[in-house]
Amino acid sequence: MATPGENLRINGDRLWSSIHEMAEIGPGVAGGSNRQTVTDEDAQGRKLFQKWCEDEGLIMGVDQMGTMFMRREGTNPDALPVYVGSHLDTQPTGGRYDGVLGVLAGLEIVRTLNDLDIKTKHPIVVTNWTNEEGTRFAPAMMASGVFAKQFTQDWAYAKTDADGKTFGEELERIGWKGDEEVGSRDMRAFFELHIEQGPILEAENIDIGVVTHGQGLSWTQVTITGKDAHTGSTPMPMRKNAGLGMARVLELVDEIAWSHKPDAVGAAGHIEVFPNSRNVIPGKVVFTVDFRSPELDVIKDMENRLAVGARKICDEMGLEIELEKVGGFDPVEFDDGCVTAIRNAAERLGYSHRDIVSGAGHDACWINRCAPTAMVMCPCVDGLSHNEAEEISKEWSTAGAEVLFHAVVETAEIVS
Ligand code: HGY
Ligand code: MN
Ligand code: MN
Repeated sequence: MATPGENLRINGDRLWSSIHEMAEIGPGVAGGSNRQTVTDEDAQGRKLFQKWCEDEGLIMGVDQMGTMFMRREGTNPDALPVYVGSHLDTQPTGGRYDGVLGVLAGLEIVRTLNDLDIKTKHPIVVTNWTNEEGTRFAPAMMASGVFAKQFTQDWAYAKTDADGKTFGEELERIGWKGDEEVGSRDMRAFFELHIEQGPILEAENIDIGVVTHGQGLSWTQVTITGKDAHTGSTPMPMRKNAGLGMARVLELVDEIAWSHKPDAVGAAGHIEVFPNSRNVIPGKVVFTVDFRSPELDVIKDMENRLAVGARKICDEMGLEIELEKVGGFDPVEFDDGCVTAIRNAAERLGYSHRDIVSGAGHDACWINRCAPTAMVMCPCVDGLSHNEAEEISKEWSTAGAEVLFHAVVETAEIVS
């Protein structure tokens, strides 16, 4: 495959300004973003992305999970396309760059190819995967998971948010339920640029993460039931305190994760207390335990120890407990050819780089099951993400996008 010359660069200023124009849609309260999946803000962000893509002559396809595929034709329209993208949906208190960088870097690749009138043999398809975050509607990477046949579409459509609305209804309401069958597209390769969301690259002063693997994820939803009662007049021995039960289970989660240091992690980010009244002992709590590790047997051990230990805690306290697996995927090893294209691109462009394992989950983790896939990472300040203070530099954004650009056009085969 013809390798692009080292002077083939993108327009980092244009990418930076598009990222910040997108950030004006669904702004958070503290300078970040709140553009949750299939909300009106998500719809607005989609419209802007669609306009930018159509201004570049891209043809849009939308599947039945709302994923957007923006196609730049190749000189051989029958050649398998090279896909590049990420997600535009954000956490409720998300940053401006998580997901958005990867989608708009894909658009920047097309803008640069158009500026230079460069043709590629294979078509290039810039992709916005629906509901990567899995916050409003679990699980994370929902649409890419349906695409990779890990979840059925009906199962995804039926998932409900905190207000009881279903994903399917909300996708239809915002007008982004496409008619394309999900998973019907064949890919030559898929590439995703993403901020690291961890501290390694910045701490080691390295520009580019060459992502060789992604750690696995397990989400277990725990429901503990005790008995609502008065916090003042109920004697301690009579209490069935679901909140206390949760506290002891969360201590256990922390202990289990630490027992597999240094790589395993565990916490609960989603916690609901009922009735959540200052003078009522909680009769019910619902929370999601998030375990992760690069090793599958460690994940299985953590899940098993949670199930046994949490049941023991609740038995001793006279509480009821239910555990339901609501998300997860095995550790991922990305495609060697795609990873090498990324590593060579960083080398050619003169960027410092190191191999890295992704701590977060990404759409690429599911698409890796359908096509040769790999990821590029750029540093983020203090490794902070899923926080409105998430920050990257324009230089990091530009470097990541240029490495992505070279890997994509090398795989798409420059014709002229
Ligand atoms: O949960 C994750 O790892 C991703 O950020 N959705
Ligand atoms: Mn993300
Ligand atoms: Mn995220």
